[in-house]
Amino acid sequence: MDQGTFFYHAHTGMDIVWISGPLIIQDDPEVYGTWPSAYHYDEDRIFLINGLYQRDFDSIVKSLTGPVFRYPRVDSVTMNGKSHGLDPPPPVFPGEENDTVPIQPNLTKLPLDVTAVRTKRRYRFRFINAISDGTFNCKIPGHKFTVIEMDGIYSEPVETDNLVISPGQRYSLIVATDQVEANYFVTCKHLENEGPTGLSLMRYAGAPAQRNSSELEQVNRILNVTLTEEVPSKPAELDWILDRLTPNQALNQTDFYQVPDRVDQEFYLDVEEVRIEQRNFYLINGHLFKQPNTSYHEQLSQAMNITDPPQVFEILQGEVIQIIFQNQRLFSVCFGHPWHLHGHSFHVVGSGPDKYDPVTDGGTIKENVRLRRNMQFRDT
Ligand SMILES: [Cu+2]
Repeated sequence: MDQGTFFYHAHTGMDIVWISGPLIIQDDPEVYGTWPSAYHYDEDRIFLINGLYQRDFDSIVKSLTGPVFRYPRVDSVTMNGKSHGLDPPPPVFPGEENDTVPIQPNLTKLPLDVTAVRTKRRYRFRFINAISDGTFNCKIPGHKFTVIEMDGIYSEPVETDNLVISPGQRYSLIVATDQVEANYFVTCKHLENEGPTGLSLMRYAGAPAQRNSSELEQVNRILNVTLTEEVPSKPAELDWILDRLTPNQALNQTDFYQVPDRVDQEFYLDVEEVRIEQRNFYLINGHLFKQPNTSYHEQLSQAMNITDPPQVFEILQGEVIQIIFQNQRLFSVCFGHPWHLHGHSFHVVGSGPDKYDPVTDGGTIKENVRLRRNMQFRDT
């Protein structure tokens, strides 16, 4: 793996909720220096989005595996581990009062995240969405920006004023600090429900530094505005940037390769939610994930046979794999469900509604590949 914006995160139980952090692999300055000026910047800053629960993890697991499936929304959206202290009180589900155990009520009083910048400079803002549940729309008031990286791959520069980021995804934006020297609130608004909004204060050197009552009022006003503001919620309206986000092929990136024109193996991953004995379960290809008694790494090191379907797909190094994800409608509702692939990137060769048809959809994909239509190359 070469340069780019990554992050580490836990995968055991609910630890994913709070064990994460940025992993930044710096560019080789000599190579980077030869790239077009759109990619150049003076300094970088990190915006790590995550969430905070004011309930213990046991009660969350209970909500996830109980008779009525609920993924409680986070009580605060944190930016770089900090919140603004003005989140609404945690929601209480009917009949669930006793499950809501505030673990550390003062956690919402974490200090506001402050990003210090200097005027007339170019910054690389690295947005990382490390939250377990939540797609966000992020904005930097008064500033346009240029997206240059997605998931560790440098894209063609795309100018915009807002960013949609799903769990696991990372973007780098180039922001010029060419506005009045003041405080600007970077906002990350939850797209799917009326969840809390993540805030980070971008503070120009020379702007008032003390956190005062008028600033708190401003936070309050922003929260009120962002909570009531119309946000795009239909997939068609969220596509504003994806079709323009394609790897910059002129940059000679070591991690980027052309979409292969052959497919050696094809896997289907059908996701569905079912109710069994009053409980909700998520199945992949009709099977429930079972944690193996011995980890797969351990099994491999002991040369055990781990190729039992359905949990393991056997592939050979160098093979080209096509994966068809089918997000089935759950109780007639479609919902966003990001996937990420550890250690590998993939070309998004096609997408669409309804079930995949190997003839018509497969034909479209072949045509996309043949014509080398613009495709994203990413890992989430
Ligand atoms: Cu992961």
